[in-house]
Amino acid sequence: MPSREKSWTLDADSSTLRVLTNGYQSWSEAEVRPLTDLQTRASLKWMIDQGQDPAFPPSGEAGVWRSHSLLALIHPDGGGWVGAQLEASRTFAHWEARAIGDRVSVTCTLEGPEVDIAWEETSDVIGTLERLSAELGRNMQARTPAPLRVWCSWYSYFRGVTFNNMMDNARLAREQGLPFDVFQLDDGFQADLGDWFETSEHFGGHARDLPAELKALGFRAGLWLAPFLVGPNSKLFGQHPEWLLKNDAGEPLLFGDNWGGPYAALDTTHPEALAWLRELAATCRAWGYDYLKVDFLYAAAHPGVRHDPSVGRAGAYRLGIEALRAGLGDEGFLLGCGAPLSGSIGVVDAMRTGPDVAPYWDDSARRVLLGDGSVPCTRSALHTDLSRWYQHAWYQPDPDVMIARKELSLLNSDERGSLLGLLDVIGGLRASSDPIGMLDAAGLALLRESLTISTPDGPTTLAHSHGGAVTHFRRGTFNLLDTEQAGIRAHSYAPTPA
Ligand code: 9PG
Repeated sequence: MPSREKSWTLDADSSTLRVLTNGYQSWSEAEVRPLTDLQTRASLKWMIDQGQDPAFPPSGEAGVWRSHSLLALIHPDGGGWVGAQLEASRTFAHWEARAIGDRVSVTCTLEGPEVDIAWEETSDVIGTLERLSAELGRNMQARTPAPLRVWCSWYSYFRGVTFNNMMDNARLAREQGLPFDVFQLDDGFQADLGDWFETSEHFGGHARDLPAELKALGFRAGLWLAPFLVGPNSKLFGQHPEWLLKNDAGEPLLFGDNWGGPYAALDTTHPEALAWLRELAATCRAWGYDYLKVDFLYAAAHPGVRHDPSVGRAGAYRLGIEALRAGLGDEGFLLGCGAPLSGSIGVVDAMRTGPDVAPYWDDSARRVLLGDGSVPCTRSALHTDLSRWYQHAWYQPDPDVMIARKELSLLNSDERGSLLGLLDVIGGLRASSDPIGMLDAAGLALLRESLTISTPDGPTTLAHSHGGAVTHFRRGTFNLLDTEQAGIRAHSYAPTPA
Protein backbone atom coordinates (compact mmCIF):
# COMPACT_ATOMS: atom_id res chain seq x y z
CA MET A 1 0.00 0.00 0.00
CA PRO A 2 1.46 3.39 -0.92
CA SER A 3 1.47 5.84 1.94
CA ARG A 4 0.91 9.55 1.51
CA GLU A 5 2.03 12.28 3.82
CA LYS A 6 0.67 15.74 4.59
CA SER A 7 2.61 18.16 6.74
CA TRP A 8 2.20 21.52 8.45
CA THR A 9 4.67 23.87 10.13
CA LEU A 10 3.31 25.96 13.01
CA ASP A 11 4.81 29.13 14.40
CA ALA A 12 4.41 28.26 18.05
CA ASP A 13 6.66 28.10 21.07
CA SER A 14 6.87 24.36 21.61
CA SER A 15 7.74 24.81 25.30
CA THR A 16 4.25 26.16 26.08
CA LEU A 17 2.22 23.58 24.11
CA ARG A 18 0.59 20.36 25.24
CA VAL A 19 -0.26 17.43 22.98
CA LEU A 20 -3.24 15.07 23.13
CA THR A 21 -2.59 11.63 21.65
CA ASN A 22 -4.72 8.59 20.92
CA GLY A 23 -2.97 5.21 21.01
CA TYR A 24 -3.50 2.65 18.25
CA GLN A 25 -5.70 0.02 19.88
CA SER A 26 -7.87 -0.33 23.01
CA TRP A 27 -4.95 -0.87 25.39
CA SER A 28 -2.47 1.61 23.85
CA GLU A 29 -1.82 4.72 25.91
CA ALA A 30 -3.83 7.90 25.24
CA GLU A 31 -2.84 11.04 27.12
CA VAL A 32 -2.26 14.79 27.25
CA ARG A 33 1.33 15.87 27.94
CA PRO A 34 3.78 18.76 27.52
CA LEU A 35 5.00 18.61 23.90
CA THR A 36 8.65 18.63 24.98
CA ASP A 37 8.23 15.49 27.16
CA LEU A 38 9.18 11.96 26.12
CA GLN A 39 6.44 9.66 24.79
CA THR A 40 7.05 6.26 26.31
CA ARG A 41 8.11 3.45 24.03
CA ALA A 42 7.81 -0.06 25.49
CA SER A 43 11.23 -1.64 25.87
CA LEU A 44 10.34 -5.24 24.91
CA LYS A 45 9.17 -6.32 21.45
CA TRP A 46 6.22 -8.35 22.72
CA MET A 47 4.94 -5.31 24.61
CA ILE A 48 5.04 -3.23 21.42
CA ASP A 49 3.26 -6.05 19.53
CA GLN A 50 0.58 -6.27 22.17
CA GLY A 51 0.23 -2.71 23.38
CA GLN A 52 1.39 -0.30 20.67
CA ASP A 53 1.37 -0.22 16.86
CA PRO A 54 4.40 -2.24 15.72
CA ALA A 55 4.28 -0.32 12.41
CA PHE A 56 4.17 3.10 14.12
CA PRO A 57 5.32 2.86 17.76
CA PRO A 58 6.45 5.86 19.82
CA SER A 59 9.79 7.08 18.44
CA GLY A 60 11.74 7.15 21.70
CA GLU A 61 12.81 10.78 21.03
CA ALA A 62 11.83 13.58 23.45
CA GLY A 63 9.52 16.18 21.85
CA VAL A 64 8.17 13.74 19.25
CA TRP A 65 4.60 12.50 19.77
CA ARG A 66 2.82 9.88 17.69
CA SER A 67 -0.91 9.38 17.61
CA HIS A 68 -3.49 7.38 15.69
CA SER A 69 -6.52 8.80 13.83
CA LEU A 70 -6.30 12.21 15.47
CA LEU A 71 -3.98 14.59 17.31
CA ALA A 72 -4.43 17.90 19.15
CA LEU A 73 -2.00 20.63 20.24
CA ILE A 74 -3.16 22.86 23.07
CA HIS A 75 -2.13 26.39 24.09
CA PRO A 76 -2.39 27.38 27.77
CA ASP A 77 -5.62 29.30 26.87
CA GLY A 78 -7.34 26.17 25.48
CA GLY A 79 -6.95 27.11 21.82
CA GLY A 80 -4.68 25.25 19.42
CA TRP A 81 -4.93 22.78 16.53
CA VAL A 82 -6.82 19.57 15.91
CA GLY A 83 -6.18 17.07 13.14
CA ALA A 84 -8.38 14.05 12.41
CA GLN A 85 -9.10 11.54 9.69
CA LEU A 86 -12.73 11.68 8.57
CA GLU A 87 -13.01 8.09 7.33
CA ALA A 88 -11.19 5.08 8.73
CA SER A 89 -12.70 1.83 7.43
CA ARG A 90 -9.63 0.82 5.39
CA THR A 91 -7.07 3.48 6.29
CA PHE A 92 -4.87 4.06 9.31
CA ALA A 93 -3.83 7.70 9.84
CA HIS A 94 -0.49 8.11 11.62
CA TRP A 95 0.03 11.54 13.19
CA GLU A 96 3.35 12.90 14.44
CA ALA A 97 4.04 16.24 16.16
CA ARG A 98 7.65 17.36 16.53
CA ALA A 99 8.88 20.22 18.77
CA ILE A 100 11.57 22.33 17.10
CA GLY A 101 12.16 25.36 19.41
CA ASP A 102 9.89 28.19 18.20
CA ARG A 103 8.23 25.96 15.64
CA VAL A 104 6.29 22.72 15.61
CA SER A 105 6.02 20.40 12.64
CA VAL A 106 3.07 18.05 12.24
CA THR A 107 2.73 15.22 9.72
CA CYS A 108 -0.11 12.86 8.90
CA THR A 109 0.74 9.71 6.95
CA LEU A 110 -2.00 7.52 5.54
CA GLU A 111 -1.63 3.76 5.42
CA GLY A 112 -4.36 2.52 3.06
CA PRO A 113 -6.72 4.20 0.58
CA GLU A 114 -6.89 8.03 0.41
CA VAL A 115 -9.32 9.61 2.92
CA ASP A 116 -10.22 13.17 3.90
CA ILE A 117 -8.12 14.66 6.69
CA ALA A 118 -9.24 17.66 8.74
CA TRP A 119 -6.65 20.07 10.15
CA GLU A 120 -8.09 23.06 12.01
CA GLU A 121 -6.74 25.92 14.07
CA THR A 122 -9.23 26.67 16.84
CA SER A 123 -9.83 28.77 19.95
CA ASP A 124 -11.50 25.72 21.56
CA VAL A 125 -9.63 22.42 21.16
CA ILE A 126 -12.15 20.46 23.27
CA GLY A 127 -15.12 21.57 21.14
CA THR A 128 -13.28 21.03 17.84
CA LEU A 129 -12.11 17.55 18.87
CA GLU A 130 -15.65 16.60 19.87
CA ARG A 131 -17.07 17.96 16.60
CA LEU A 132 -14.51 16.19 14.36
CA SER A 133 -14.85 12.93 16.25
CA ALA A 134 -18.65 13.12 15.85
CA GLU A 135 -18.14 13.74 12.12
CA LEU A 136 -15.99 10.61 11.85
CA GLY A 137 -18.66 8.65 13.72
CA ARG A 138 -21.39 9.88 11.35
CA ASN A 139 -19.33 9.20 8.24
CA MET A 140 -18.81 5.60 9.37
CA GLN A 141 -22.38 5.07 10.58
CA ALA A 142 -21.37 4.47 14.17
CA ARG A 143 -23.50 2.02 16.15
CA THR A 144 -24.29 3.41 19.60
CA PRO A 145 -27.02 1.21 21.10
CA ALA A 146 -28.11 1.69 24.71
CA PRO A 147 -25.30 0.70 27.11
CA LEU A 148 -25.62 -2.71 28.75
CA ARG A 149 -24.80 -3.80 32.31
CA VAL A 150 -22.53 -6.80 32.19
CA TRP A 151 -21.12 -9.29 34.68
CA CYS A 152 -17.82 -10.63 33.32
CA SER A 153 -15.86 -13.57 34.75
CA TRP A 154 -12.33 -12.28 34.03
CA TYR A 155 -11.35 -9.98 36.89
CA SER A 156 -11.89 -12.46 39.68
CA TYR A 157 -11.77 -15.95 38.16
CA PHE A 158 -9.29 -15.24 35.35
CA ARG A 159 -8.41 -18.32 33.29
CA GLY A 160 -9.59 -20.66 36.06
CA VAL A 161 -13.28 -19.88 35.48
CA THR A 162 -15.76 -22.78 35.66
CA PHE A 163 -19.32 -23.37 34.49
CA ASN A 164 -20.37 -23.39 38.15
CA ASN A 165 -18.69 -20.03 38.87
CA MET A 166 -20.90 -18.52 36.19
CA MET A 167 -24.09 -20.07 37.47
CA ASP A 168 -23.36 -19.37 41.16
CA ASN A 169 -22.88 -15.69 40.40
CA ALA A 170 -25.90 -15.50 38.11
CA ARG A 171 -28.13 -17.07 40.79
CA LEU A 172 -26.83 -14.74 43.50
CA ALA A 173 -27.26 -11.71 41.23
CA ARG A 174 -30.88 -12.75 40.65
CA GLU A 175 -31.48 -13.28 44.40
CA GLN A 176 -30.02 -9.85 45.18
CA GLY A 177 -32.01 -8.24 42.36
CA LEU A 178 -28.84 -6.81 40.78
CA PRO A 179 -29.65 -5.05 37.48
CA PHE A 180 -27.34 -6.97 35.10
CA ASP A 181 -28.42 -7.44 31.48
CA VAL A 182 -25.69 -9.88 30.43
CA PHE A 183 -23.60 -12.61 32.06
CA GLN A 184 -20.41 -12.92 30.05
CA LEU A 185 -18.02 -15.86 30.17
CA ASP A 186 -14.42 -14.79 29.55
CA ASP A 187 -11.15 -16.55 28.67
CA GLY A 188 -10.61 -20.02 30.15
CA PHE A 189 -13.47 -22.18 28.83
CA GLN A 190 -11.73 -23.18 25.57
CA ALA A 191 -9.17 -25.92 24.89
CA ASP A 192 -6.85 -23.53 23.01
CA LEU A 193 -6.84 -20.33 20.95
CA GLY A 194 -8.60 -21.39 17.75
CA ASP A 195 -10.07 -24.57 19.25
CA TRP A 196 -13.12 -22.75 20.58
CA PHE A 197 -15.56 -25.66 20.38
CA GLU A 198 -13.49 -27.88 22.65
CA THR A 199 -13.45 -27.32 26.35
CA SER A 200 -10.54 -26.72 28.75
CA GLU A 201 -9.89 -29.44 31.32
CA HIS A 202 -10.99 -27.41 34.32
CA PHE A 203 -14.13 -25.70 32.96
CA GLY A 204 -16.50 -28.45 34.05
CA GLY A 205 -19.12 -28.30 31.32
CA HIS A 206 -19.42 -26.87 27.83
CA ALA A 207 -19.89 -23.23 26.88
CA ARG A 208 -22.74 -24.23 24.57
CA ASP A 209 -24.87 -25.29 27.56
CA LEU A 210 -24.58 -22.03 29.49
CA PRO A 211 -26.95 -19.69 27.58
CA ALA A 212 -30.11 -21.71 28.28
CA GLU A 213 -29.37 -21.73 32.02
CA LEU A 214 -28.57 -18.01 32.09
CA LYS A 215 -31.73 -17.21 30.14
CA ALA A 216 -33.79 -19.21 32.64
CA LEU A 217 -32.56 -16.71 35.25
CA GLY A 218 -33.48 -13.79 32.98
CA PHE A 219 -30.00 -12.86 31.72
CA ARG A 220 -28.58 -12.59 28.22
CA ALA A 221 -25.52 -14.75 27.59
CA GLY A 222 -22.17 -13.29 26.55
CA LEU A 223 -19.00 -15.04 25.41
CA TRP A 224 -15.35 -13.97 25.04
CA LEU A 225 -13.33 -15.00 22.00
CA ALA A 226 -9.93 -14.00 20.64
CA PRO A 227 -11.16 -14.92 17.16
CA PHE A 228 -8.09 -13.85 15.17
CA LEU A 229 -5.57 -15.66 17.41
CA VAL A 230 -4.32 -19.19 16.83
CA GLY A 231 -2.30 -21.01 19.50
CA PRO A 232 0.90 -22.62 18.15
CA ASN A 233 -0.18 -25.93 19.72
CA SER A 234 -3.83 -25.73 18.67
CA LYS A 235 -5.50 -28.11 16.26
CA LEU A 236 -6.41 -25.18 14.03
CA PHE A 237 -2.71 -24.27 13.68
CA GLY A 238 -1.88 -27.82 12.52
CA GLN A 239 -4.91 -28.14 10.24
CA HIS A 240 -4.79 -24.82 8.40
CA PRO A 241 -1.30 -23.32 8.25
CA GLU A 242 -2.36 -21.70 4.95
CA TRP A 243 -4.84 -19.49 6.85
CA LEU A 244 -2.13 -17.86 8.98
CA LEU A 245 -0.36 -14.53 8.68
CA LYS A 246 3.22 -15.23 7.48
CA ASN A 247 6.72 -13.78 7.87
CA ASP A 248 8.99 -13.05 4.90
CA ALA A 249 10.19 -16.66 4.91
CA GLY A 250 6.61 -17.85 4.44
CA GLU A 251 6.34 -19.32 7.96
CA PRO A 252 3.50 -18.56 10.37
CA LEU A 253 4.37 -15.34 12.19
CA LEU A 254 4.45 -15.66 16.00
CA PHE A 255 4.19 -12.44 18.03
CA GLY A 256 3.00 -10.98 21.35
CA ASP A 257 3.22 -12.97 24.58
CA ASN A 258 0.27 -14.20 26.64
CA TRP A 259 -0.93 -17.71 27.54
CA GLY A 260 2.71 -18.63 28.22
CA GLY A 261 4.25 -17.53 24.93
CA PRO A 262 3.69 -15.96 21.50
CA TYR A 263 0.73 -16.75 19.24
CA ALA A 264 -0.12 -16.81 15.53
CA ALA A 265 -2.90 -14.87 13.76
CA LEU A 266 -5.42 -15.64 11.07
CA ASP A 267 -4.82 -14.01 7.70
CA THR A 268 -8.16 -12.28 7.21
CA THR A 269 -7.52 -11.75 3.51
CA HIS A 270 -7.81 -15.53 3.02
CA PRO A 271 -11.39 -16.31 1.93
CA GLU A 272 -11.48 -19.63 3.82
CA ALA A 273 -10.27 -18.00 7.04
CA LEU A 274 -13.01 -15.40 6.64
CA ALA A 275 -15.65 -18.08 6.08
CA TRP A 276 -14.42 -19.88 9.22
CA LEU A 277 -14.69 -16.63 11.26
CA ARG A 278 -18.24 -16.05 10.05
CA GLU A 279 -19.09 -19.63 11.02
CA LEU A 280 -17.44 -19.22 14.45
CA ALA A 281 -19.62 -16.21 15.31
CA ALA A 282 -22.72 -17.89 13.84
CA THR A 283 -22.10 -21.02 15.93
CA CYS A 284 -21.80 -18.98 19.15
CA ARG A 285 -25.01 -17.20 18.18
CA ALA A 286 -26.71 -20.56 17.58
CA TRP A 287 -25.54 -21.71 21.04
CA GLY A 288 -27.54 -18.76 22.42
CA TYR A 289 -24.88 -16.07 22.84
CA ASP A 290 -26.12 -12.76 21.47
CA TYR A 291 -23.27 -10.77 23.07
CA LEU A 292 -19.71 -11.41 21.94
CA LYS A 293 -16.61 -9.81 23.49
CA VAL A 294 -14.08 -10.19 20.69
CA ASP A 295 -10.57 -9.62 21.99
CA PHE A 296 -6.94 -9.27 20.81
CA LEU A 297 -8.39 -7.94 17.55
CA TYR A 298 -5.25 -6.02 16.59
CA ALA A 299 -3.82 -9.38 15.48
CA ALA A 300 -5.66 -9.15 12.13
CA ALA A 301 -3.79 -5.89 11.41
CA HIS A 302 -0.36 -7.08 12.53
CA PRO A 303 2.36 -6.37 9.92
CA GLY A 304 3.11 -9.51 7.88
CA VAL A 305 2.73 -11.26 4.53
CA ARG A 306 -0.89 -11.80 3.50
CA HIS A 307 -2.66 -14.10 1.03
CA ASP A 308 -3.96 -11.02 -0.79
CA PRO A 309 -1.11 -8.49 -0.74
CA SER A 310 -3.30 -5.81 -2.30
CA VAL A 311 -5.22 -5.50 0.99
CA GLY A 312 -3.52 -3.28 3.58
CA ARG A 313 -3.47 -3.81 7.35
CA ALA A 314 -6.54 -1.66 8.03
CA GLY A 315 -8.45 -3.30 5.17
CA ALA A 316 -7.53 -6.80 6.40
CA TYR A 317 -8.74 -5.88 9.88
CA ARG A 318 -12.03 -4.59 8.52
CA LEU A 319 -12.64 -7.82 6.55
CA GLY A 320 -12.10 -9.80 9.75
CA ILE A 321 -14.54 -7.85 11.92
CA GLU A 322 -17.11 -7.68 9.12
CA ALA A 323 -17.01 -11.50 8.96
CA LEU A 324 -17.68 -11.66 12.72
CA ARG A 325 -20.56 -9.20 12.40
CA ALA A 326 -22.02 -11.19 9.48
CA GLY A 327 -21.92 -14.41 11.54
CA LEU A 328 -23.37 -12.82 14.68
CA GLY A 329 -26.10 -10.97 12.78
CA ASP A 330 -27.18 -7.35 12.95
CA GLU A 331 -29.11 -7.83 16.21
CA GLY A 332 -26.21 -9.30 18.19
CA PHE A 333 -24.10 -7.08 20.45
CA LEU A 334 -20.42 -6.96 19.50
CA LEU A 335 -17.88 -5.59 21.99
CA GLY A 336 -14.38 -5.02 20.58
CA CYS A 337 -11.29 -5.26 22.80
CA GLY A 338 -7.58 -4.92 22.04
CA ALA A 339 -8.86 -3.43 18.80
CA PRO A 340 -7.71 -0.74 16.37
CA LEU A 341 -10.21 1.93 17.40
CA SER A 342 -11.51 4.08 14.55
CA GLY A 343 -11.25 1.16 12.10
CA SER A 344 -13.97 -0.59 14.11
CA ILE A 345 -16.60 2.17 13.87
CA GLY A 346 -19.87 1.01 12.31
CA VAL A 347 -19.18 -2.69 12.96
CA VAL A 348 -18.87 -2.91 16.77
CA ASP A 349 -21.55 -1.80 19.22
CA ALA A 350 -19.10 -1.13 22.02
CA MET A 351 -15.35 -0.87 22.44
CA ARG A 352 -12.85 -1.15 25.27
CA THR A 353 -11.15 2.23 25.33
CA GLY A 354 -8.31 1.50 27.75
CA PRO A 355 -6.11 -1.14 29.35
CA ASP A 356 -7.53 -3.65 31.82
CA VAL A 357 -8.52 -2.54 35.27
CA ALA A 358 -6.88 -4.66 37.98
CA PRO A 359 -7.49 -5.05 41.73
CA TYR A 360 -4.48 -2.82 42.41
CA TRP A 361 -3.66 0.80 41.58
CA ASP A 362 -0.39 0.57 39.65
CA ASP A 363 2.16 -1.80 38.13
CA SER A 364 5.07 0.60 38.02
CA ALA A 365 7.64 -2.08 37.17
CA ARG A 366 6.03 -2.65 33.78
CA ARG A 367 4.34 0.74 33.31
CA VAL A 368 7.23 3.01 34.28
CA LEU A 369 10.45 0.98 34.15
CA LEU A 370 9.58 -0.96 30.98
CA GLY A 371 7.56 1.91 29.48
CA ASP A 372 4.41 -0.12 28.84
CA GLY A 373 1.37 2.13 29.34
CA SER A 374 -0.92 -0.72 28.24
CA VAL A 375 -0.21 -2.78 31.36
CA PRO A 376 -3.30 -3.88 33.27
CA CYS A 377 -3.83 -1.72 36.41
CA THR A 378 -6.41 0.78 37.62
CA ARG A 379 -4.14 3.77 37.02
CA SER A 380 -3.49 2.82 33.36
CA ALA A 381 -7.19 2.28 32.74
CA LEU A 382 -8.13 5.70 34.15
CA HIS A 383 -5.28 7.45 32.30
CA THR A 384 -6.26 6.19 28.86
CA ASP A 385 -10.06 5.89 29.15
CA LEU A 386 -10.36 9.48 30.43
CA SER A 387 -8.13 10.76 27.63
CA ARG A 388 -10.57 9.22 25.09
CA TRP A 389 -13.78 10.77 26.47
CA TYR A 390 -14.80 12.02 22.95
CA GLN A 391 -15.05 8.49 21.52
CA HIS A 392 -18.67 8.00 22.63
CA ALA A 393 -19.48 9.22 19.09
CA TRP A 394 -17.77 6.10 17.67
CA TYR A 395 -19.38 3.29 19.74
CA GLN A 396 -20.47 2.71 23.33
CA PRO A 397 -17.22 3.09 25.28
CA ASP A 398 -16.36 0.30 27.70
CA PRO A 399 -14.00 1.63 30.39
CA ASP A 400 -13.89 -1.88 31.91
CA VAL A 401 -15.20 -3.17 35.21
CA MET A 402 -15.91 -1.58 38.55
CA ILE A 403 -14.14 -3.35 41.42
CA ALA A 404 -16.39 -2.92 44.43
CA ARG A 405 -15.11 -5.80 46.58
CA LYS A 406 -12.66 -5.29 49.43
CA GLU A 407 -11.45 -8.89 49.47
CA LEU A 408 -9.01 -10.06 46.76
CA SER A 409 -8.27 -6.42 46.05
CA LEU A 410 -5.58 -3.96 47.09
CA LEU A 411 -7.61 -0.90 46.04
CA ASN A 412 -8.47 1.56 48.81
CA SER A 413 -11.73 3.48 49.01
CA ASP A 414 -10.29 6.53 47.17
CA GLU A 415 -9.21 4.26 44.32
CA ARG A 416 -12.62 2.57 44.18
CA GLY A 417 -14.13 6.07 44.09
CA SER A 418 -11.95 6.94 41.09
CA LEU A 419 -13.24 3.88 39.22
CA LEU A 420 -16.80 4.90 40.02
CA GLY A 421 -16.04 8.44 38.81
CA LEU A 422 -14.53 7.05 35.59
CA LEU A 423 -17.67 5.06 34.78
CA ASP A 424 -19.85 8.09 35.50
CA VAL A 425 -17.96 10.58 33.30
CA ILE A 426 -17.46 8.16 30.39
CA GLY A 427 -21.11 7.14 30.38
CA GLY A 428 -20.83 3.87 28.42
CA LEU A 429 -21.10 0.18 29.31
CA ARG A 430 -21.24 -0.86 32.97
CA ALA A 431 -19.51 -4.01 34.10
CA SER A 432 -18.49 -5.89 37.20
CA SER A 433 -16.55 -9.02 37.86
CA ASP A 434 -16.88 -9.22 41.63
CA PRO A 435 -17.90 -12.60 43.06
CA ILE A 436 -21.35 -11.56 44.30
CA GLY A 437 -21.06 -13.68 47.44
CA MET A 438 -17.96 -11.74 48.45
CA LEU A 439 -19.78 -8.40 48.71
CA ASP A 440 -21.02 -7.07 52.04
CA ALA A 441 -23.86 -4.53 52.24
CA ALA A 442 -21.54 -1.63 51.43
CA GLY A 443 -20.03 -3.56 48.51
CA LEU A 444 -23.46 -4.37 47.08
CA ALA A 445 -24.49 -0.71 47.39
CA LEU A 446 -21.30 0.39 45.60
CA LEU A 447 -21.88 -2.21 42.88
CA ARG A 448 -25.47 -0.99 42.36
CA GLU A 449 -24.26 2.58 42.13
CA SER A 450 -21.67 1.57 39.52
CA LEU A 451 -24.39 -0.06 37.41
CA THR A 452 -26.31 3.22 37.06
CA ILE A 453 -26.17 4.33 33.42
CA SER A 454 -25.05 7.94 32.90
CA THR A 455 -24.59 10.33 29.98
CA PRO A 456 -21.03 11.16 28.85
CA ASP A 457 -19.38 14.17 30.49
CA GLY A 458 -16.59 16.29 28.97
CA PRO A 459 -13.42 18.02 30.18
CA THR A 460 -13.21 21.61 31.38
CA THR A 461 -9.57 21.97 30.32
CA LEU A 462 -6.74 20.15 28.57
CA ALA A 463 -4.21 22.71 29.79
CA HIS A 464 -3.93 21.23 33.29
CA SER A 465 -3.68 17.64 34.39
CA HIS A 466 -3.13 15.69 37.58
CA GLY A 467 -1.07 12.92 36.01
CA GLY A 468 -0.55 13.24 32.24
CA ALA A 469 -4.12 12.34 31.29
CA VAL A 470 -7.35 14.30 30.83
CA THR A 471 -8.33 14.65 34.49
CA HIS A 472 -10.49 17.81 34.80
CA PHE A 473 -14.13 17.12 33.95
CA ARG A 474 -17.26 19.19 34.48
CA ARG A 475 -18.62 16.70 37.01
CA GLY A 476 -15.37 16.24 38.88
CA THR A 477 -11.58 16.05 38.94
CA PHE A 478 -9.32 13.01 39.08
CA ASN A 479 -5.92 12.96 40.74
CA LEU A 480 -3.85 10.13 39.26
CA LEU A 481 -0.68 11.30 41.05
CA ASP A 482 0.77 9.84 44.24
CA THR A 483 0.58 13.12 46.17
CA GLU A 484 -2.30 15.44 47.01
CA GLN A 485 -3.03 18.03 44.27
CA ALA A 486 -5.09 21.20 44.82
CA GLY A 487 -6.73 19.66 47.88
CA ILE A 488 -7.58 16.37 46.09
CA ARG A 489 -6.13 13.27 47.75
CA ALA A 490 -3.77 10.98 45.79
CA HIS A 491 -5.58 8.47 43.49
CA SER A 492 -8.97 9.99 44.24
CA TYR A 493 -11.89 11.59 42.40
CA ALA A 494 -13.41 14.81 43.72
CA PRO A 495 -16.92 15.55 42.41
CA THR A 496 -17.47 19.22 41.55
CA PRO A 497 -19.51 20.84 44.35
CA ALA A 498 -23.08 21.55 43.15
C1 9PG B 1 -8.53 -12.50 28.80
C2 9PG B 1 -8.34 -11.02 29.02
C3 9PG B 1 -9.65 -10.29 29.37
C4 9PG B 1 -9.44 -8.80 29.38
C5 9PG B 1 -8.83 -8.36 28.06
C6 9PG B 1 -7.52 -9.10 27.83
O1 9PG B 1 -0.76 -7.02 27.96
N1 9PG B 1 -1.20 -7.85 28.74
O2 9PG B 1 -0.48 -8.45 29.56
C7 9PG B 1 -2.60 -8.11 28.74
C8 9PG B 1 -3.11 -9.10 29.55
C9 9PG B 1 -4.47 -9.34 29.57
C10 9PG B 1 -5.29 -8.60 28.77
C11 9PG B 1 -4.79 -7.62 27.97
C12 9PG B 1 -3.43 -7.36 27.94
O3 9PG B 1 -6.64 -8.81 28.89
O4 9PG B 1 -8.64 -6.99 28.00
O5 9PG B 1 -10.66 -8.11 29.60
O6 9PG B 1 -10.67 -10.61 28.42
O7 9PG B 1 -7.76 -10.50 27.83
O8 9PG B 1 -7.32 -13.13 28.52
